[in-house]
Amino acid sequence: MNSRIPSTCPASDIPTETLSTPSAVHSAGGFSTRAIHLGYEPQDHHGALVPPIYATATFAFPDAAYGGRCFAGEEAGHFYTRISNPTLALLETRMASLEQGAGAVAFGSGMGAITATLWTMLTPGDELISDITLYGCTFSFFNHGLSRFGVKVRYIDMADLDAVEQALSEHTEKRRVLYFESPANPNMRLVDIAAVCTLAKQHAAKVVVDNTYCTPYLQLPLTMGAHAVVHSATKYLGGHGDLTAGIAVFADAELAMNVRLYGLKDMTGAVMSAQDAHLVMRGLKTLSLRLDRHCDSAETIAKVLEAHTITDKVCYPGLASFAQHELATRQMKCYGGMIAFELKGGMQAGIRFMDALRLVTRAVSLGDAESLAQHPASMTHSTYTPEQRAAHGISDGLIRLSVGLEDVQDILADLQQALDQVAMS
Ligand code: 4LM
Repeated sequence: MNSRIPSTCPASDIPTETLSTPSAVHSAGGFSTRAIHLGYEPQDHHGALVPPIYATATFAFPDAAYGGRCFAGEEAGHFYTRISNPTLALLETRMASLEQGAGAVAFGSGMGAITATLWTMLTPGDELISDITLYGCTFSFFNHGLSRFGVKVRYIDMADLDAVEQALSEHTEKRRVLYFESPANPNMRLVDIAAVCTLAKQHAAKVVVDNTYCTPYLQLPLTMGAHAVVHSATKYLGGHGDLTAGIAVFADAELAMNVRLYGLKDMTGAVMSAQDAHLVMRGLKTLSLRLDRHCDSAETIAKVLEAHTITDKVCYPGLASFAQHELATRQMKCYGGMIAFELKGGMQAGIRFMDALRLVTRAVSLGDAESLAQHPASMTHSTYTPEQRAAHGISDGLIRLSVGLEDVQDILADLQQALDQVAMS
């Protein structure tokens, strides 16, 4: 057996009995083993430990007939990077395996993954039933993109299963796609993925889940019945704040192919670069280690935030006080690295807190080594009207914290001094 494969593999999703052959070694094993090895054999690449970056826009045809077959869809090889590229293909193979899907497509950003997937799954006259709380640009795409092209968009609270059932029992003549984030950005509300997928199946609707906050290490929506998972790989998957990227993974290989050929090639062209695919694959190698640390630190910090007199409410799925704590324990492996909390004193307190931070960086985005804090009402969710924010629980005093990989006592010391400054003002 290859010495790099531990003799006791962690609980694996792909059987490890056949690890005796090199090709099997590179297609099996537990989560981290696949994130590091899957689909790559160094001896096929001059022994290079790290997969090469294919920095090329186009690929030479051995003869004209081969080129013709590529364009007719009769040849499986790569011929133009907007459609496929070996570096992107390796990342897609690894992500499909980690999410337990049948196929994946890489994109230039999370918004590229979301738009291409939905442009492919929906046509004019169809209905998108979305959860009410979404990342601001996704909300904006639904309102200004899909709606303008004849897709009816309806918002419901998907934490309320009766509301889901009710929405699905209307407009049954239309094709329906359900869309949600869990946890939702920014207020951490959860959706019961398995229950919503069961209802969707009963009503022949499809389900798309944005799994950016969790990654497949913490949550596997396709195993709960979802049809597609979308990611901003800019966040935890990349993990180092040095790229923008997106990935969609599909339960069905045919849908994956349609999204590649229709959504990516024809509709959006939102292609990921081979260099960024290489960086995302580097991020995947440490994903489980990083997330374990993010989760541990976030749990410690959430408890301290909750105990401080200046916080009104702390939303973290790992807190016993979190309204959906039981659901979080059921559907997530750990509780994640994101916290949302409200300060007494509204907008003024929120801005004062942000300005008092010294170590924690004032910035949007999430999932990086650096702890990041942002103010959704004036930043990521400013595309919502004040009324919409109020309805979705995004108060003016809400702070969103992406807990980084620094020493937890240093993050805590900075948060503590900033909270104390707000309390004293
Ligand atoms: C942010 N978020 O929240 P790209 N899905 C979710 C997201 O949080 C984001 C995207 C998709 C933030 C960016 C400024 C749940 C983005 C979009 O930025 O297109 O890779 O992902 O701070």
